[in-house]
Amino acid sequence: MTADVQCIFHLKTQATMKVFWCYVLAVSILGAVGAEWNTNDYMKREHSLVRPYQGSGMTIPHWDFMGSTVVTNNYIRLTPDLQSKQGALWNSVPCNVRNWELQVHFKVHGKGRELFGDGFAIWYAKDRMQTGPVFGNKDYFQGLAIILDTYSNHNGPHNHQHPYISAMVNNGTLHYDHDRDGTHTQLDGCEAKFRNFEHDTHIAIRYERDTLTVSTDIANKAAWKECLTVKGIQLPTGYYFGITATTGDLSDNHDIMSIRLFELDLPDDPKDDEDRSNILPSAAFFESPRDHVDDPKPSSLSGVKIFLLMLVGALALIACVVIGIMFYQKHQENSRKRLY
Ligand SMILES: *[C@@H]1O[C@H](CO)[C@@H](O)[C@H](O)[C@H]1NC(C)=O
Ligand SMILES: [Ca+2]
Repeated sequence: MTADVQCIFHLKTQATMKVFWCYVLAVSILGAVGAEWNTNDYMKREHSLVRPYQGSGMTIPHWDFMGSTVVTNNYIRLTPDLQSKQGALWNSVPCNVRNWELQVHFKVHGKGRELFGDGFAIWYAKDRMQTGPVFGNKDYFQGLAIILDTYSNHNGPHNHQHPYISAMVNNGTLHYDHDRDGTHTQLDGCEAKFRNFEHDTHIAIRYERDTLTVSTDIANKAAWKECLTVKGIQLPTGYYFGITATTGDLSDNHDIMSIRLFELDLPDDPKDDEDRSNILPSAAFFESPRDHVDDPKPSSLSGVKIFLLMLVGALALIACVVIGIMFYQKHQENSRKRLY
């Protein structure tokens, strides 16, 4: 804006003044469109973790860490590439957002070419800061786990390759079975080679109107690719986000660069007023939820709105340019007349 303010003092003729105000008008129209875009994804600071991490001393505001976790300027290392390590990072503020998207920028890397492990898990859970056998967190947990499993424990014929991403919802009664890589308790999963990349790797966990969608951005394309979608997931409010990682005989560095939680701005729904604070996590299973994706969301409406606003902005801009050129030509003519 300072450039524009300075600019105004150099404007001498009325014609260029008109062009300037046209420009201001066009910019404010386009600005209004941009502002509307931003409110769609509202980042919640108290559930997010971005650089610089540290507050005063060795603490991170709103986050606690334990085990092998080390905080550096550029990343938080849950485990180093060494055997038998466990690390954890937990949000200390319970999440009361009903519809959200959690985006995690991570990096899993190590010396191992063929053998590495074990992986890490992203949690939305009732209990926090408890060590255990499920990628560093307690078993029989209550909540949601998104597991990024890099090592296949399963000895028999594999039905999928590793690394593998899976989702599990637990009301506290289910056991995570490492020998089967959790396959009999998972809701869905996908293969995802996310190890040892130079480029950035991200995962997004979206919980919108009881539908869980996990997507990855690991191919250096700056675009989300869907990994799994499961409908009919009920999660209570007031649970905690956390990330834990573990190594065993095999190891990897499990690094977290950032965690961003967005509150989803959705059209009003009376269901959102339901008290979800005391329900148990549950999942209604569907045979193949990815095969029949019907999407009656009115999201196209806001798309049309944005398009119309952009159209108005573009037309205003074109009108301004045309008026500007007309005034400029007239001004040129006038100065030519003055010359002769
Ligand atoms: C807990 O989950 C298990 C497995 O999905 C289910 O069989 C059980 O009924 C659930 N318990 C309660 C109290 O909802
Ligand atoms: Ca495993």
